[in-house]
Amino acid sequence: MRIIVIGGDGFCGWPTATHLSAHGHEVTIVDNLARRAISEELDAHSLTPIRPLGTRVQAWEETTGRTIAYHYLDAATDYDQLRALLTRLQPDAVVHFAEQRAAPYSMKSSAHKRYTVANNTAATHNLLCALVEAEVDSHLVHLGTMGVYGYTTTAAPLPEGYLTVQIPGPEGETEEREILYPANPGSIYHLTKTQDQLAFQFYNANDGLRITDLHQGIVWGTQTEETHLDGRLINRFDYDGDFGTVLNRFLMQAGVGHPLTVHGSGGQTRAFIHIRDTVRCIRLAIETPPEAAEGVRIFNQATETGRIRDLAQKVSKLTGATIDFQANPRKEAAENELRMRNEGLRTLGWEPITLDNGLMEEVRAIAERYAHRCDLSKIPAHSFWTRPKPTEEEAAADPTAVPFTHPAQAG
Ligand code: NAD
Ligand code: USQ
Repeated sequence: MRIIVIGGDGFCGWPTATHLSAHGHEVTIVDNLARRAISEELDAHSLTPIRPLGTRVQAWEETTGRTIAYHYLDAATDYDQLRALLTRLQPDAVVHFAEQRAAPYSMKSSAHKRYTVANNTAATHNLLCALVEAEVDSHLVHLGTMGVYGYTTTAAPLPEGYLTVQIPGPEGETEEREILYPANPGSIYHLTKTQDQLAFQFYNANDGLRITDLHQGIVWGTQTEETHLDGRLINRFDYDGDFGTVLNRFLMQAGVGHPLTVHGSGGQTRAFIHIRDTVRCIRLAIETPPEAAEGVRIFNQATETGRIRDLAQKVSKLTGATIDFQANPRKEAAENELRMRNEGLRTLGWEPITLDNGLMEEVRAIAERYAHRCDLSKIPAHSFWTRPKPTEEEAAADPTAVPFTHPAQAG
């Protein structure tokens, strides 16, 4: 199949592009390198030495004999180029990763909130609009999040996107309807993913677009079969307080001898998936597209759930690391239960990798190998969901506490 991967230079995007290429698909990456620019803004870089995108695609060709094309393009602002690319390539599928994906970064300041909303909602809407205008019959596969459901305890396992409800009528009768599961975002980033969902419903109903929305849990791990093939193909590994996700942070912290940073009591329960399963699930979704008449197809792309303090204990047992319970910078329930359904992707043939299959050790070994690249000052979380106005001394000590104009919105 001919596939465009938008956001193909990122943590999930690069392994997906190489995985699809390895499986015989013709892949074109689109990216505006915003993630690399944010690394510069925060002065917080990937623990692993990722190469420039040009070097990556060249190394992929030298290693495998397969080519991956690349276009520098901002999906949120370069609408005409995006539409022209779709018209020219007529892709069978488009994978959409191109969003600002860190919840803490999205809560850092007003400028970061506005950038996240502007970038994510515009990128998604531009893509939908361009698919219609270009009259391309592509299957759109979007990376959504389990966070659209919220993290409050529910009696029933979270369904895959939809809920059947009974609406009481005036005469005591009931009307049955299938609705999107009520959205309950926990950050501005998660809010943009709930907005994406409505855009997908509209474009599927109005224009017959074929769409799969993958509600993904927290991705852990770093390397895949493909990124492992050559040092120049190595995937990124974020560990800083904004972009580092919890399990990779814990494994990396253990690798560099830092206490594990558990927020609050560590009572939050979340859903997890290994990066190797991310790429497999996306390929399965692409290779078995839905019909437009099915409505938007939603799968929960997550393997298992785990409570944060239990994960910390697991990592501590594996590595001997100590655990540091810290004041929670986020606004989230102290404890929640989480159960979910994930039959959709399993029905397509997915056999998930679990936390217990030995891959945690591989991640820790990578963290240890690149420990010399770690800047310990980037580990603490500096983005707060609610915070009092900073005093002058605090503002002087922490530049992120003062009003800030996001580079993408300057001028
Ligand atoms: P990432 O930041 O590493 O990658 C996103 C890529 O998109 C980057 O290369 C960035 O430069 C690019 N991009 C952003 N805005 C763009 C724009 N306007 N135009 C073109 N390119 C743009 O993030 P990731 O971890 O790879 O996540 C990818 C997607 O998967 C996101 O949408 C995220 O919400 C979703 N997701 C990620 C996780 C996770 O744990 N990493 C979990 C669930 C869902
Ligand atoms: N946490 C800690 N210590 C840390 C970091 C995080 O205790 O050092 C806690 C957080 O308070 C939170 C949980 O761990 O309760 C998860 O935090 P996270 O940063 O690993 O994940 P999150 O902010 O939810 O976001 C990540 C991705 C996002 C994706 C989401 C999937 O960055 O793109 O959408 O996971 S989900 O969590 O299912 O919504």
